[in-house]
Amino acid sequence: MKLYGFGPTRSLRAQWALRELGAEFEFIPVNLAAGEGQTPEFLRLNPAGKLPVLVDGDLILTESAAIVFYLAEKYPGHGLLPSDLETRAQVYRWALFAMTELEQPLWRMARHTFLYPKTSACPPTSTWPAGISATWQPSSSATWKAAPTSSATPSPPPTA
Ligand SMILES: N[C@@H](CCC(=O)N[C@@H](CS)C(=O)NCC(=O)O)C(=O)O
Repeated sequence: MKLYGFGPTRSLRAQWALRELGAEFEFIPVNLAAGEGQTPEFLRLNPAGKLPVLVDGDLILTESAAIVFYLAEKYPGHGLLPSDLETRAQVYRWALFAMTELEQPLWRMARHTFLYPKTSACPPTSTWPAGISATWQPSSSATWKAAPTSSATPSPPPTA
């Protein structure tokens, strides 16, 4: 089994599961920062150019949650997934909640807080005057402009 991953990315989820299950695997680093996620060889594994990718025989599996569920079922003796259907449903519920409800807003906040240059990051909402929302100005100056809203609650930042 091979896991393609890199540093502190979502590939950690798959690594964590593999180690938790005591599975033997080869870790293949794909340096995203060096563009290795866009090489023709890697794109053959995942046309989206994203990590993690698990290769198990003929199976090529992307999506960190799918990989974790696959591994949990491949090694059932470790009890990573409950055998009782109703309890297992709760596992799916929380995993999907984390991926569909939590992950994107948290990642967006992280990008605007730690990654984007200050000139283009959304300023912290704590600095917004009451009754004001921020609107993205896609100009070369890339600044934030205060715009009045009908509500006293600031609108969420843009989805960029
Ligand atoms: N929903 C996917 C997201 C995969 C993903 O976005 N991986 C990032 C690293 S955390 C990546 O490879 N990004 C490379 C890129 O966007 O070019 C999963 O959970 O596996």
